[in-house]
Amino acid sequence: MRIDRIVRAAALAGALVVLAAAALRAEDGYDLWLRYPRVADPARLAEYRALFHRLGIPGTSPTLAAARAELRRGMTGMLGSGITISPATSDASLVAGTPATSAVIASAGLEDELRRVGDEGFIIRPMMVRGRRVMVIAANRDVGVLYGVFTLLRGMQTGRPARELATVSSPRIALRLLDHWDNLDRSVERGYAGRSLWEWDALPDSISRRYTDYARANASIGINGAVLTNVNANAQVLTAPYLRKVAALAGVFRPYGIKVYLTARFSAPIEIGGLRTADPLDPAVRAWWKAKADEIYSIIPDFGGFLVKANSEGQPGPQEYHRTHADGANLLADAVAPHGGVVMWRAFVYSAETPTDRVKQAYDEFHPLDGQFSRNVMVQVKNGPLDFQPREPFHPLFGAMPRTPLMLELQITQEYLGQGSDLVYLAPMWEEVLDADTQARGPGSTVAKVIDGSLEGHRLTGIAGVANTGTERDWTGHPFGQANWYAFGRLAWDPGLSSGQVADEWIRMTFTHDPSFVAPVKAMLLRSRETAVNYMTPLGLHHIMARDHHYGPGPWVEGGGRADWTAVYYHRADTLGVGFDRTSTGSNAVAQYAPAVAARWGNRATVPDSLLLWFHRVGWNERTGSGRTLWNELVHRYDEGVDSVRAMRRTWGGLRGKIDDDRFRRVSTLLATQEKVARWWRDAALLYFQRFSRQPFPAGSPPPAHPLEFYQRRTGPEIPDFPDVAQ
Ligand code: BDP
Repeated sequence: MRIDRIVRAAALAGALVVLAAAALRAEDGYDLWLRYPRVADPARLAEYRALFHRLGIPGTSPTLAAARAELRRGMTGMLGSGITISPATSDASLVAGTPATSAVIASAGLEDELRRVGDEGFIIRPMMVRGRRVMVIAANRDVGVLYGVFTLLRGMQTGRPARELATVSSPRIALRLLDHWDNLDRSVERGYAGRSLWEWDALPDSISRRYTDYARANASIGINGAVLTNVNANAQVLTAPYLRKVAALAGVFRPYGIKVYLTARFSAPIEIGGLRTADPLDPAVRAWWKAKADEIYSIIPDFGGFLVKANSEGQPGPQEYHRTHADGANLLADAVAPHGGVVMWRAFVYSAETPTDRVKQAYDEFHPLDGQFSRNVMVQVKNGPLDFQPREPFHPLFGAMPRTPLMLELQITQEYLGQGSDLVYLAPMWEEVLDADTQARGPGSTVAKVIDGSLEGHRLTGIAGVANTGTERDWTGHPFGQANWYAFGRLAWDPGLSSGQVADEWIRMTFTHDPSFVAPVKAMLLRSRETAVNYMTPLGLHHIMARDHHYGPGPWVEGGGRADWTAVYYHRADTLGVGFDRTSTGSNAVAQYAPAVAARWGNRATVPDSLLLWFHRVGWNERTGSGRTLWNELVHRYDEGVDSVRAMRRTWGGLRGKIDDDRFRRVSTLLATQEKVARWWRDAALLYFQRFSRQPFPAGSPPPAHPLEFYQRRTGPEIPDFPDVAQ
């Protein structure tokens, strides 16, 4: 090789190294799935540049300004310099707007289609405009344009060819909310990602930049509301000084289509209003709430409404005055109705004084109230009848209150699923509940159809996710926690999306398109929930976590004053067997489901193994679906959970160099922790249940690292050491 060639080759190699390093620049996760890296494929880059070199977005509203800013950020990031963005559409290659803001859109002949996409939907389509080919993002309202912009950018970020960027989309559910369990002292109930994002002390004068980025992230996945405060509510947030702070946040979120909501403490008229009662039928109480609502709307004209946890876990409520949940909900609903507000009244109620099986209580309480709620009330129901466990059957209220709009409440923060350390992608769990068939109106009456209103013809529809965000630099603490925030938004917009598609999008946007990374990580994500179920609560076990912190195992938890907060209440293990009989020979909770569902789950021969011990008490030597005895199957599942975490570690270990080192190492460390968590659960649970089964671990199943007492002595969330788990 001639010397100049060698020099050239060396220079080229050097340039490639620099390029590669730039591509893998250090990342701290702050940008979430909105990183907009340069398009790597030259052909795709050329194709996109031809389409998007001149962007025309007329209009002056803050929402359109936000859309323009996002397009600028996204297009220059992905396509490089030389992209122009202006209000002028005459020579634009992309035009975005509504019929009111853009003459091009107004004359595009899209009237009929636009009517069908509603207030938030949009159309993305190549069209001929005055003899030129133009990509159009058309919507009825500015927020639809913004959603269209984010969708176009997503298509590009996930590497779609130009011809696949066209789409027509509108949300199936009207209210798509994050519920923040944030306290006014900035602690976050069940938060594992730092402190609350809301800087109450600094508000309203100082506005953190993070608020805008929070709003961008939410708008990018279609989330259109945020309940700012904890369901275990503090009435102070309804006082004038706090309302001014709330108004400041609402001002930042408004351009992004996000409304703010607050939790209303039922006793607020007493605590901050100076009244002697909070009785919902008392005229002074009614007048107080009405005046309070008027005050809120005078400073936040588009305030969304109230979320209420009442007569649950010590929260005040209407039952203290011998009134019903409907009386309580309607009181608040009447106050916000003149302003277009809604009330989300939670069905998460149960009481230790009620002798019935805890999982029956919400249904018993709310089912008779169907038809008694005001038109602007939604009853908000958790996915399952207990409490966000790794696996529960769907809540029996879905399908059982046809005259009441029901909202679905999911938990994005991983209170019972490994909190800040475990990689657990929750979309498969949410897909499971959305696709569950309530049979309320015959086969096909899925939970998705209940909550999108199509089953009973409701127009008021909603879904809420308990947020996993906080002040950690990467928002969610665990880099893969971001996937759950993302997936919640995407499924809220379209509950028909598959968890696999959502995972694919998220991986490509968050890390890389490299197929040798996408495929294994996607497989890992899709298995991770079942993995967690296996090492925590296989075969329908539930509520066997440690007291209070709910992180590690605690199948031995008993006593303490409330049976329904123990583990033994739920698993009922003895030397004969384990499981909660919820059939007609037991609590008969299964009868709360439609007959076809009840028949399947109530029958030992037809219940799936995944819900076996939720509905049945099973002898240690009875056979399960695999042919193994219950004891052997239990050991098998726990072992499988631990093995799957090991497999995740191996997979991840093989991906070094494919993404930036910072995030790679962070996830490696967390996976090592997760292996210990899985071991902790597996050892502790099996040793405990072995006391009852009195059977050895089957051949091939490794002995636990520590004796049962070692695990039982630990009351805090600190993870035990496992000498054989490599760091
Ligand atoms: C439980 C949480 C508790 C919440 C409660 C709720 O442990 O912190 O307040 O749910 O949803 O799972 O109200």
